[in-house]
Amino acid sequence: MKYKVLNKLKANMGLYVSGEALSEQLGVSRTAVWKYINELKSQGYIIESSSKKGYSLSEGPEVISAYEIGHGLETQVVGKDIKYFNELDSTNTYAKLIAAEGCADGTAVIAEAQTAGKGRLGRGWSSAHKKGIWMSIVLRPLIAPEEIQIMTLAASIAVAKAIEQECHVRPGIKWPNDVLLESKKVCGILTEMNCEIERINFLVLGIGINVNHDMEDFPEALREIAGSLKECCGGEVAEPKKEFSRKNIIRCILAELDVIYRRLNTENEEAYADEAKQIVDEWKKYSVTIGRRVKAAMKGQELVGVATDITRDGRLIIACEDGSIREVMSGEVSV
Ligand code: BT5
Repeated sequence: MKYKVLNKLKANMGLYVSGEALSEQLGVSRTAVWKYINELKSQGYIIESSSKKGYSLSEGPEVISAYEIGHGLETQVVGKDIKYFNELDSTNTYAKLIAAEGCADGTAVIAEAQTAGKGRLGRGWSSAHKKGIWMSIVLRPLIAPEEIQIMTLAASIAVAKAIEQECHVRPGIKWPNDVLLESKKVCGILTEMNCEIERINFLVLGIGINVNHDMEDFPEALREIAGSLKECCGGEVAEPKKEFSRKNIIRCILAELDVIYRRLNTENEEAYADEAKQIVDEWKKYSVTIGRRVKAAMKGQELVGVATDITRDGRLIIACEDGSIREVMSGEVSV
């Protein structure tokens, strides 16, 4: 009902709608309308109240909520259920908890801030309040545990496409999980899974995107390597820089991922192989790693050579300087 009130106000943006009209049209008391208006205000909507004229919604900072993201989103699996929080320690940690309790395939967990955002291998992820997208998606794919990397590639493609669509710039993807603009890391992906030997019980795709950060929103130690869409899309002269709609980017990622996930989630092996190949091919179009000289740290060993390709399941193939050809499943690559 609260959102029915919101929709009436949205349909009359900038104009007053009387409490009486709202109460009559929605079949609730005027006190209930007043209560919903207060709840909407506390969510961040800018609503003027006048005892004579009623209520008027005006343009204000973007409000994100499960409703705003999910309303009209035409996905079949991904983002059908959205859990939204002002703050969490880590959306991945929360997503793993609810996944273990049996939440629906495709459930998305979104927080405005993370107090203990996680990178890979115990590293941290800086997650400033309302500046970025801190989101985890629970999936229950039919693929074998050793094919998991394809889901990280799929997620990075979904992010890259969303950035292209919303910001009109073409990002690069650094193997395996960094989305870059102007050589700055604007997005990182942390894939965690819970599996048995032969099947995945669930996986959690954690996506962190720096959207509307100014440089001072990053801890000093990150300012050389991290960038935000706002900082990296503005060009040299654009001042003040443009802020992007986090809501639209989230919706775009959910829609892209929904399509890729449903294509991949087939028990037909031939169809799977075909889809996986298409994902790898698409990933390569964004890659800033293939064809470049790389150093890869793997289990304490350093491999130096040229990244020549990735395998069907997302391993990086390196033609090493010592003449060997190596496949790297995970690790750090510096270009
Ligand atoms: C990643 O790890 O890039 C994966 C990051 C995943 C974050 C998302 S946010 C939603 C979900 N919930 C979580 O708790 N996590 C996921 P890695 O490749 O290990 O990179 C981590 C390194 O990136 C850190 O050690 C820093 O050097 C750097 N870093 C930290 N915060 C950053 C930021 N906001 N932007 C760019 N780089 C950052």
